[in-house]
Amino acid sequence: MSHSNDWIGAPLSLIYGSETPWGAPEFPPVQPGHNHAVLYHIPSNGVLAEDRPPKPQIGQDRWDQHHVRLPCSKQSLYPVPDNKGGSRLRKRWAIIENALKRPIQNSEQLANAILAYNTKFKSRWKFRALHRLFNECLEEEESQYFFNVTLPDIIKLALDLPTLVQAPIPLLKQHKNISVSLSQQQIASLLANAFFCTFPRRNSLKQDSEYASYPFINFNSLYEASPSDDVIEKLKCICHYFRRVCTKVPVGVVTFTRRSVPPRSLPQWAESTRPIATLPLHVDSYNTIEEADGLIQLDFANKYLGGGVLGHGCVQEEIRFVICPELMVSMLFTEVLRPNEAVMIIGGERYSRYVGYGHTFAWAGEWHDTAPRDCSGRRRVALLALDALQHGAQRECSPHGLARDLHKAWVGFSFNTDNENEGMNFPGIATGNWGCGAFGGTPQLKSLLQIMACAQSRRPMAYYTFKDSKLRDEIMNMYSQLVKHHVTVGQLYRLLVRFCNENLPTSCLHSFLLQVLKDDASSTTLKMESTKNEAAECLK
Ligand code: AR6
Repeated sequence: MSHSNDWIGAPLSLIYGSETPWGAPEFPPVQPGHNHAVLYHIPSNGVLAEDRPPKPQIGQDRWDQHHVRLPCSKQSLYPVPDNKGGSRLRKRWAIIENALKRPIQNSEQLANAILAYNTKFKSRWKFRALHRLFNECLEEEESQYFFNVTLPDIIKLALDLPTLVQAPIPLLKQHKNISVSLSQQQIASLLANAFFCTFPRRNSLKQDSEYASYPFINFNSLYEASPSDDVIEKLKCICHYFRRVCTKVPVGVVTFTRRSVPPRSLPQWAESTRPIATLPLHVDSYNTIEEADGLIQLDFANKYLGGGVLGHGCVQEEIRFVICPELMVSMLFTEVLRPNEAVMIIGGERYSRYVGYGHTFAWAGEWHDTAPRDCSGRRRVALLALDALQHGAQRECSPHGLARDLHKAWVGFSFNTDNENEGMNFPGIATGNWGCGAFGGTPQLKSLLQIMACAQSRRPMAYYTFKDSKLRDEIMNMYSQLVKHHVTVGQLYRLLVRFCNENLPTSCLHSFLLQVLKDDASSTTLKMESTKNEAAECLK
């Protein structure tokens, strides 16, 4: 797996905090409480069975603005034409059951079933990608297998929703510090409903609609996307997931946590005296973030979680969400992230291999996740969703841009690090060119901001440069110089502000900083006066 020649810096054991990825302490166990909704029943000894999924928690359906409105709610009503030329309200779930219980043997019939309870969209939803998948891309036999075997199972999974999810699912709204834990079986049922586009009020494109500040969850936007190859491959990942969970229901659970830190509690970066050397840094140019077993893995997120997973996007976040589809259920209940907010997902399992990236992305078969489960029955995989600043919409190299991304990274990296005196809080962070692809940022700057946020939150860091060995060496060289000169987070912050104020191209950042450090090499402390020399040096 790990190519020994492709990394430099601290060994991974220092980033894990132990010899193996699984030697580090676990995350806090699942504990139901006023800020943690647990949708399944935890047995009195606290230990879930290893051979069957946990039973659902009993509860009362809630049809209000604080909870997910479920399609099977008694209050989910739908207008149907009556025989007097008007319309009357019927329970939407009955219409859904009716439509899905009729024979569905091809994509045309599947589309018609979905439209039976989404009649408003009859002339708009064309299901182009869905038709291309089943009519052109899959072998005849594969399509037949899907409609004869997998689809009836997905329908059953979807229609079991009222039995499987009984307690209300709270919305993870802005400004809240709140968690939801669901069993993987419950998630599968919710995603089966997304597959059939049953969630009410989630299709409106209007700015003032009830769920305008939530991601899309019904899969129609993926079926609708112009059927490029990467869209088809994403659909294959999703179909594979359903085939897997329908064949053998997963028995674990997943926790989704939103963290929101009030602005007054964010670090004062200019004042930080934390040395950069606090941070052990490992830089790898071969492996990818999802291969960093045991570390907190970054999701280069959109503020609407999932980004373009149900549409055209096919970069880091979208790929992660389709190879680990349980992550997609976060889109059902997570309101758009604010700059001071992050989401951590513990336990999302991986089901698919992939090759390629972007337009060349392709499903590459089964993946069997071997991450051990923690004491609460979650796979020990922690995904941290952080949306970087979108360069272009705002300038990354400006005092405001720096603070924005530092705060965002710190809010995420300092999850579960409340006890400052305990020293390093393992496990470390697995990250990379956050904000530097679709969002157009610069790795030289974003790597430094993440190093600062990691040092400040005392987490070690593994940085994955995505096949770029030059960048790997540049980052390590920069970091070594900062350590050698005993630079603190506060000093580096002030230097970055100074760099931004010089209006130099961001590509000059490293040479600017190296020049400042060199100029100060003779003095015992780093001087912070502004000179124009570095700028001149960089542009040479
Ligand atoms: N492991 C390590 N590095 C990676 C990986 C990986 N698996 N995949 C990509 N990279 P991008 P952003 C590197 O563009 O700029 C989505 O639509 C690679 O160098 O996904 O933060 C979201 O929903 C790549 O260029 O992240 C947001 O809307 C870089 O990481 C938006 O993109 C950035 O990957 C976020 O854009």
